[in-house]
Amino acid sequence: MKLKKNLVAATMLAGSMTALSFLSAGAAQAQGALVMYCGVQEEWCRAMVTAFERETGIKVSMTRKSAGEVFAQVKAEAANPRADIWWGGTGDPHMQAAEEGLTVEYTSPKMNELQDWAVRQWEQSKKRTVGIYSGALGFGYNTELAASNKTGELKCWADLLKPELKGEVQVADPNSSGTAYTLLASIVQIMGEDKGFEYMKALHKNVNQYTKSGAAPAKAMAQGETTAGIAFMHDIVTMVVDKAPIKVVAPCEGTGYEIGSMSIIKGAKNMENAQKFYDWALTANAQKLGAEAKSYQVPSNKSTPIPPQAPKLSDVKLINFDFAKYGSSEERKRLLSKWDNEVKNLPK
Ligand code: S7P
Repeated sequence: MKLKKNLVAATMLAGSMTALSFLSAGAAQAQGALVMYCGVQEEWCRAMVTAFERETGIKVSMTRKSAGEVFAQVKAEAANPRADIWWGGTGDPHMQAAEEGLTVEYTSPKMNELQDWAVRQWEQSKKRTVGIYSGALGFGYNTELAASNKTGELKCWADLLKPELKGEVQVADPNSSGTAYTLLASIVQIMGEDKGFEYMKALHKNVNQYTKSGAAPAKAMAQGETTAGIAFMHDIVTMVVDKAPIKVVAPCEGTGYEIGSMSIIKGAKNMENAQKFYDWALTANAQKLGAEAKSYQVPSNKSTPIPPQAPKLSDVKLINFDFAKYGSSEERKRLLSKWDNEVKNLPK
């Protein structure tokens, strides 16, 4: 009799638990979905997705792509957007998307927690993109390969033209990669356009491969596939943290930097969730996930500690990068097509 009573109680409990879990599944479902294009390293993209899903119950579908590729995709999909939020990647294609009306204005309640440079990016884009991190461009070299190639110490952009480095420098293609576009725009600003293009042509002779992704040369250096690689310094530091024999260089002539950005796609099907993600991604806690995923950019939330591994921007000779000009649609198109016509296909 007692057993029967217990069974009845257990059945009722199980029934109410099923109803409860049905209800909570329904509640989670009611939170809906979010489609995200992610521009940073895959590990950081995944960490963001996992944490956001855990905290909100919103299911995220994420695709990682390089900055220029995301821009091209968002533009191609403009009539029927697939993505809701574009998180990460260099700021210039976000600025271009803002100018071309592919993204929308948004004012997050978190704006007052951000560094000035992040807010400036938002102001310059007429509230359509916001800074989420920053980092300087540089290069690195595999010290073991450099010793066997007798390159000597490499300190300046000019050193990457050394004949000992023929076929030994790797960099991405600026059409797909935000990193490589930052290189092109930085060199033009440092040397002037004519000398800058002369430099890019001379560099071409030493380039073994134009990769699709900007961080690929850092990985190739770590694997001993190339002596030198141009990339954001923080992407090279990730390899050094993993014990690769690489020296990270802040070029002596000066260098450009990025303001990694975030934008909401115009016509987003999950607009409310896109805004939720936007607000959450600007919080101090969400921004800590970068360093945990071995991404060592400078976070835009003033309360997020700068990872100790992050290259010290105060030790780098940074140029006064003109984000408005080099992120404008006209200038990006012009520089990229000039690079395609005058550099990419030159014989070596
Ligand atoms: O790896 C992180 C990072 O360097 O990637 C983003 C950027 O878009 C570079 O990737 P691509 O060159 O492949 O576009 C940067 O914003 C970020 O710091």
